[in-house]
Amino acid sequence: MGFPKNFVWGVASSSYQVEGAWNRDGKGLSVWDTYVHEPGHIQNQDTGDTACDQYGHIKEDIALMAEMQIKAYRFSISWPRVMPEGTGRINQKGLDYYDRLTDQLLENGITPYITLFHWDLPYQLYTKGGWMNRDITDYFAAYAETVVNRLSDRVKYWITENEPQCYIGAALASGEHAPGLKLGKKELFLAAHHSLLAHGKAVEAIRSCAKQASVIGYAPASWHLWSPVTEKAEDIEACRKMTFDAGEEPIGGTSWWLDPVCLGRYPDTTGYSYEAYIPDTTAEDMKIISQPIDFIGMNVYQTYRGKAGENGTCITIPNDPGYARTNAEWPVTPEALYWGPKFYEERYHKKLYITENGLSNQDWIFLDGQVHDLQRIDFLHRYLYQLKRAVEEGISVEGYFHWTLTDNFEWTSGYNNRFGLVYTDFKNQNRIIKDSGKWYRQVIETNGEIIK
Ligand code: GCO
Repeated sequence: MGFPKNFVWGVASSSYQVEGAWNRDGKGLSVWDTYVHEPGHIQNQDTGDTACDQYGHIKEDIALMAEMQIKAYRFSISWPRVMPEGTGRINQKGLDYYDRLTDQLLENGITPYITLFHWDLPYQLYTKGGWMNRDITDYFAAYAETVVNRLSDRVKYWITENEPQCYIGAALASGEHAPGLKLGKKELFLAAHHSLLAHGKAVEAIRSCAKQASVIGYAPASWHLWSPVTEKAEDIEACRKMTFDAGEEPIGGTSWWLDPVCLGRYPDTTGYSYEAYIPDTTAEDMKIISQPIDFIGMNVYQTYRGKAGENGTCITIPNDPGYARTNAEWPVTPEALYWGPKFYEERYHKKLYITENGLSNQDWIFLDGQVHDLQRIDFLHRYLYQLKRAVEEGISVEGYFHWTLTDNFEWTSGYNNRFGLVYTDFKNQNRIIKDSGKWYRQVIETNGEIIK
């Protein structure tokens, strides 16, 4: 019992949040580069121009991972670093960077898991209509092919896209993320459809040009999740139903993104009036979207809590006064890592990875020069306990990637949310392994046996 022998213990990051070097060595602009430079979008006017400068700290960051015994690193590739205009011209120096990163990881016995898209869309493609332009699906496939041609002799694990709910929903519907648009429903659904189609085309591209058998996944956000407050069958069913309900804001829901990919159809929209907006989906598109994938990546931070109401509806239980919460005000709800994987496996019958989980905390350097982040240790302990429960019940979770290695640029909240196992001093790029990083090392060394 416990975690399986080959369970993958990793950490995750994304290009825009850690790399810095926003205009070095021929990199093109992304929508995030332009967005952060416009006033008013990001707290304190922070930018990712430098971030953790992982671009200049590969060796150091990988040494930290090695010290913590980390087995796998999930990182993303910056599309405009590789293709400055998003299509056509390739920037060899950009590819060279990912070559160095991959080689260093492998030299240290750390397996790379590459995400092809974590929101930093080439700005030039945005000027051509971005996700609203169907051509983007072919541009994305060509970009995927370029990366895979270069790295697949050494890289086996690929994730096409990260959290479309954010780069379509938060970026194009509510306007909170770059490029900050508030589109009407019709355009939004078209953009969402293109994002799904781009995923499918990228899967085809990876399979057709990879130099070894690839393991391919897709990682939507898994925040649309309800966990039952009791184990009564009716509470479980009510929460399951709510979790997979496409919702009134379907772009945010889970099934909106996973049903097409894993079940080959858009979710049942009965009861809502937006059918009219769903784009004409030819059978051919749906076939591409539902190319078989090997795993679902779950980014899990929290769950709502629910119980059965009348006629099988779900009543969401409000948080208690003074509830445990993170610096980002997210409730600490560890059972997310039990019910989430359980519900997903039962609906989609796919292998799972927890591709993100973690918390933001008010970390600082103590007088003794160390970073004592007891909350993060407790958070991690509680969440991993629930994950262990899931795994022991036979739910096939293959690995866990903590978000994140080093404190980094947290989108609109800039540097105000520290999520790292390693503290970053943004003035001088010094790094200090936090107590949680040392504790995670023990988790890895014992393959989770210390989780009780
Ligand atoms: C996300 C993104 C990450 C975030 C992390 C913490 O899940 O929103 O994938 O880029 O930094 O989740 O908010």
